[in-house]
Amino acid sequence: MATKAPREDFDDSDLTVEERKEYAAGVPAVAKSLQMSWQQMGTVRTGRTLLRLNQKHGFDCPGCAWPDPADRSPAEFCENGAKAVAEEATLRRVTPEFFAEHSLADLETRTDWWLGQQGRITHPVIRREGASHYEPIEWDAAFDLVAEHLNGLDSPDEAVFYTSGRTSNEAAFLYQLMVRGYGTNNLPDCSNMCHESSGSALGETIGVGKGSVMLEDLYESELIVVAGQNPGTNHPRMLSALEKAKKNGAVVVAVNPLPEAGMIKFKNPQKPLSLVAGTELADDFVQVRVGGDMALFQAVARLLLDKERDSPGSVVDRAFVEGHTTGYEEYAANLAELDWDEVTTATGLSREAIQGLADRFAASRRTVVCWAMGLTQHKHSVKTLREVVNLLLLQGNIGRPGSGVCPVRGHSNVQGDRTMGIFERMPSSFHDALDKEFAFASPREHGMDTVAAIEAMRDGKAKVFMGMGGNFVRATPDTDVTEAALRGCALTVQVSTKLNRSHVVTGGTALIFPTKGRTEVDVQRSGEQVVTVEDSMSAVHATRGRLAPASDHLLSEVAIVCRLARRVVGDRVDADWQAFEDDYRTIRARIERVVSGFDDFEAKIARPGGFVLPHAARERRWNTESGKALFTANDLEYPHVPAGRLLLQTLRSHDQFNTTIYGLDDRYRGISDGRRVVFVNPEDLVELGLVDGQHVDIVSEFTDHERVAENFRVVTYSTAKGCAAAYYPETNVLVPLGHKADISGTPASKSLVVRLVARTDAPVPVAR
Ligand SMILES: Nc1nc2c(c(=O)[nH]1)N[C@H]1C(S)=C(S)[C@@H](COP(=O)(O)OP(=O)(O)OC[C@H]3O[C@@H](n4cnc5c(=O)[nH]c(N)nc54)[C@H](O)[C@@H]3O)O[C@H]1N2
Ligand SMILES: Nc1nc2c(c(=O)[nH]1)N[C@H]1C(S)=C(S)[C@@H](COP(=O)(O)OP(=O)(O)OC[C@H]3O[C@@H](n4cnc5c(=O)[nH]c(N)nc54)[C@H](O)[C@@H]3O)O[C@H]1N2
Ligand SMILES: [Mo]
Repeated sequence: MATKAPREDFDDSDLTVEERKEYAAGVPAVAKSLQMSWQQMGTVRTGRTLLRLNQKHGFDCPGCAWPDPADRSPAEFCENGAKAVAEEATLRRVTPEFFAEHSLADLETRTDWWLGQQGRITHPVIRREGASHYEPIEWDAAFDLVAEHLNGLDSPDEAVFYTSGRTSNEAAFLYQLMVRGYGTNNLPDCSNMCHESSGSALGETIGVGKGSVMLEDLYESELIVVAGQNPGTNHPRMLSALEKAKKNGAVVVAVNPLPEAGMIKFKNPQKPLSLVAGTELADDFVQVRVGGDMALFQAVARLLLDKERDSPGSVVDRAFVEGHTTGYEEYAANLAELDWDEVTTATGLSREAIQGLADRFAASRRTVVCWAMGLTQHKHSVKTLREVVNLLLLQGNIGRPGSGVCPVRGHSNVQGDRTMGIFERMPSSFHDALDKEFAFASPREHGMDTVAAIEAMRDGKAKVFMGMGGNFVRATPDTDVTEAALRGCALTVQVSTKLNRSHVVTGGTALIFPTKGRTEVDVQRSGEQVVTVEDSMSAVHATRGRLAPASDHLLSEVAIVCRLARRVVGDRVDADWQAFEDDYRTIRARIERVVSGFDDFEAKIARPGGFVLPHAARERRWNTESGKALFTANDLEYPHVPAGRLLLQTLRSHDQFNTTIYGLDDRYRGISDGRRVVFVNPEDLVELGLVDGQHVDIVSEFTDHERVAENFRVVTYSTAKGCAAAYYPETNVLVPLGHKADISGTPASKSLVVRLVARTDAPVPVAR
């Protein structure tokens, strides 16, 4: 099985820019994913692997959390799912010889792309205090060492246990048990940087911090608003669902500063006809300014209330509002005061455009609002999402078929991990159940979220960092601060499949625990194991890998946790860690007794497709303080941008999964062979005296000090005026640690006030 060796590192000097593409997916997408898979896996393995992806007896895609439809296509995967699989199932290997050859100093000079391209890590390795290289270590010795560090801390709160969202339910449940058994709630996770704002807003207003819709609701809806989300790249299978909804008569509206490919036009690679014709997915494109959504939703609601006043009963679902909600009067009174000048400044939209969206809402009896990071990563994100809820409540659009809230989750099991207790502040009902089941007293004081954990490490208050997956150093804000924080730790431990920056920026002693991925067979003493995951729509199902593990030395995440927990927690909790490791059914039996909604867990996952967790708000039961759904009155907020400055959002290219850089093309946006680009509106360029092709430094301006990301090529692009966009993680240096959403604490990486400073060391191209 021939695979291609990774090519040498890149430096952006070959970067090219072409016209933006309108169509997403289609034949080039399939060709591209197969090409990447062949390079990483060879042809035979590619065929065998991709056909099991998202099938009822196969494995769950390690990419995004979009649910699987009941009527699955034999090729139920997308281009980017295929890339995610190729990255994991690659035949390239990072061996002890690799680490002998490459010192840490050498690895530090490499790009994220190069690091990821080296392949799967095969052996546990250690960087001993002061050493220049990683070297192999036996598993037992490595676990002893971690336990020694942890047990030597003054307090368990000096340790931080991070989780990324690929970890299975079983591993996540045991991990949080180990951490709480050890004595802390310091369980930050990637969700803190992702949908935390959604959880905060939904939890307080409708009583469940998760989405309320199923795929069928999308198919049945009359209006689907997709706000702050780029599904063509990040949730490509969602486009098929939108296409189906449209066929059934739904109107689709995109709310975004960027005209993202796919929302505008879409070719379904699984349907030959649509390949030719293409579907215009979005009926309307509302090009809102970055951070202007709260103003937009308030303005739409105000127009709806005006309509209701002029023609009572035409808009508001009175029976629902009276029977199921509180706070309506305050909410309506607040909107009566709405300042339209502020709305114009915040949204950059004409009154007609806003009226157009309001008319769409008024005309629909079944509305779904979908969103992702464009709404969650702002200072005022929780307020913005409260306004989404308000708008839906107004027309009774929660808990009615064909309608609801649809936060589209990121990592494939990020929602499941939270359900399993990966959270620094689980409700006391969870702690009570955990304590009872495992006969111990879990700590009740809230732990640290991601930002708090970085602050604690920075200030020397946390000394041991463990990452269950993910790439903490690269995913988090304020890169320089975070790197120094990690380097200040006595010990850093990363449970990983592939090499990344968090293996290079380490504490005094550093360990890498290589683990099996979702695509791989997991055999334990009782035989072959399955694990479970929960998708974005609360469906839980089994996933079973088939490929031979990348090396004989890998342990599953479950085994890693069990072996460490035996040493760290011992018999402080009533758990048989060996039995858990030997047979994952014993873990599920305990989950069933602690986490509600998992009755008959084992039997339910034996069914093809699994089962759906209960969602009270879906049934119009409101687990809020008042027992009703809550309208909230919020003072309008939006980012204020001084003259000569732009509002920068940091986003994903088409060729990356978060910090894993698959390749160097952002095909739909016309970028190839490089990543350091900043997209700017043509009018802004004229005003700023800059031209397309010029090189600039991006300087973010905050009260503490300025931060600089160097040498980006300016690209003229149709973004909303006053706004700019550049890729994450390169731009994380620009996000101050303290710049985060109120209440949820999510880094506000979609709203950075920046100025572009022309570089003097590069020629200025002639304006076109
Ligand atoms: N292939 C691939 N799939 C992925 C990922 C990946 O990296 N690669 N990541 C996964 C993860 S963890 C997540 S969380 C999701 C992320 O999925 P997305 O949220 O789609 O990811 P982003 O690239 O951050 O895109 C944010 C979108 O919001 C828009 N936006 C930015 N600011 C605003 C604003 O103020 N208002 C509005 N209305 N829109 C705005 C941007 O223009 C962009 O279209 O995808 C998941 N799936
Ligand atoms: N500026 C800016 N910053 C952001 C964002 C943004 O939009 N802008 N988005 C934020 C969001 S939404 C998120 S979710 C975070 C992402 O933050 P993380 O989840 O921490 O980052 P990833 O890049 O997804 O992690 C990739 C690494 O996970 C490991 N891995 C992959 N599969 C497995 C597995 O099965 N098991 C284990 N143990 N390890 C595995 C691999 O070693 C790989 O290198 O970043 C956040 N940061
Ligand atoms: Mo995410």
